[in-house]
Amino acid sequence: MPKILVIGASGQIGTELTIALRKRHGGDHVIAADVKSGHLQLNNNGPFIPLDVLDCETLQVQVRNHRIDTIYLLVAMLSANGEQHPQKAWQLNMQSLLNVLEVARVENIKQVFWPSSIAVFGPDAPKEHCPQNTELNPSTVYGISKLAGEQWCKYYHSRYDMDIRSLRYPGLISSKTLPGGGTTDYAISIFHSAAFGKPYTCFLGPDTKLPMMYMDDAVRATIELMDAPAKNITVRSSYNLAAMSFTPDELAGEIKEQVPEFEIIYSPDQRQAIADSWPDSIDDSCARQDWNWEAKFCMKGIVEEMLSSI
Ligand code: AKB
Repeated sequence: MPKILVIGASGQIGTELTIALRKRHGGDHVIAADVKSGHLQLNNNGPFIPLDVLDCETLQVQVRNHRIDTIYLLVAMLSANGEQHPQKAWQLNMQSLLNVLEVARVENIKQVFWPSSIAVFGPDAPKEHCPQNTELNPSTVYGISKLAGEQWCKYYHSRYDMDIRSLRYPGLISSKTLPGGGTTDYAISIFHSAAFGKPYTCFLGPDTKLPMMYMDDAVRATIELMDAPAKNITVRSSYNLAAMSFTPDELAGEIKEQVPEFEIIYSPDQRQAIADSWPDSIDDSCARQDWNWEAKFCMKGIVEEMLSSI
């Protein structure tokens, strides 16, 4: 049985990933760690430790004390918040990864997972079916930190023969935690308005197409990637990952099928430029070939799940 540490467990991905990992391996085998405590389900089903991943010494002590052999690092400042605090975003996103890689090396950790993002792509990448390997000129500090992080993961793999795996997540839609400073957050906030009978003011224009995924698919992709035999993993930077792409107008249309009185108003802000720099759709054929990735949720399914669970 692995002994897992999830760092950033109270965040959007961390909450649902911790719950899924505990279902699989048992509560005591999955330690949730974060600077702040999180969802009730997280605190009740297994151990929670307060941990600031920027404090490398304490991280190492916790890894040793709990005999950890697998680390999921999910701490990040996302794209929109990162543009408000570029230095802080760089410091958090890079130092958290460097601390985990170094502690993992010294403590002989078997596997590390670290999330990248579609934000590694910038305006020079193809808009449609953006390939795994292409021009990567991100225009946000978040994207730059993800691109640098991917190269650090690859470096630790090739230099120290460590098993580090990563996914370039698209916008993730989930109901357990609120959005946290990203550009794709509209696709979560919209449901909170629709479910409570309120109109929604969207910070992106109606035709802004972005790659998106339901959290259940993202969590399953993460676990499937980590389960895949090491010999199948041909991408040691980070895998493109896709499910669907839609615009705010298309999502609002699908919500109206279920909530006919729902209204959306468009008032694009500075996040529009970030969204415009990202691809409309992603080619994830490497993930499909290497570890049989396939998304299950479509837009209609997401709308049904979100409206019933909020
Ligand atoms: C964001 O919008 O910043 C994130 C992402 C696409 O990585 N959701």
